[in-house]
Amino acid sequence: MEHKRSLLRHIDFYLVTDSKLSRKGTLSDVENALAAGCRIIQYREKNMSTRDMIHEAAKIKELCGNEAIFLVNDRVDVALAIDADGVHIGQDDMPIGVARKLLGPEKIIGLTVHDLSEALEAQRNGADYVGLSPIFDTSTKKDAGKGIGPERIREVKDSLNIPIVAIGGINKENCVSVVRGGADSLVAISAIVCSDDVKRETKDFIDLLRKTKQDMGK
Ligand code: TZP
Ligand code: MG
Repeated sequence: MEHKRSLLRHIDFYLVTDSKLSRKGTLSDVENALAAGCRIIQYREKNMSTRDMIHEAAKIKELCGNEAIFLVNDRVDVALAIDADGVHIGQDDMPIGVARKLLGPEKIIGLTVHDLSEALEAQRNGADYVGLSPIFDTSTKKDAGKGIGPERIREVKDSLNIPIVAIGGINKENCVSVVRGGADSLVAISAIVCSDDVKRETKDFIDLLRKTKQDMGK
């Protein structure tokens, strides 16, 4: 687990699955993203039986092995059932203190935040990273709200010492502005899972992110 926690300090491109939008299916998307070098995967499945989720999550955990962090969205029970590396939860999900009690001190917990005050609270309550959302307008999550813009990332970055993962409406055209804005990592759902070549797209994002960080002296 210590190894997975150390991976968290070096994440760049972060894959979140979406079986509704996916062209080739969740397992194929995960396989291709891992093959491209992605080192953090979140299984986000909103409409599936718990039984099927556990079955699929166990397969993804196996694919991730020791190479990538594997988190489950929302479902602390599913994460516990298959011994995932942790969870990603939102403001309306299980409170982070309760999730921590159930998962124990070693597991990774990410929390979605929308502004600086939620980000500071997340850090205070023991989040291992925050997902700052949404950076741009997006139709992937209907209730995400209006994009805050990449220039709002900096104040959060300067006030926190846990990693910041940016999410919402991010694509290859705007991802450099997100990294320049201060994000440590970023998620792109539709830009990845709607593409014909998930491996190529993931690789492109990783290259852009690494190059931008290098240019910034990060
Ligand atoms: N949480 C905030 S925005 C979002 C989620 C899950 C959707 C991001 O999807 P896309 O397609 O990258 O805009
Ligand atoms: Mg949620």
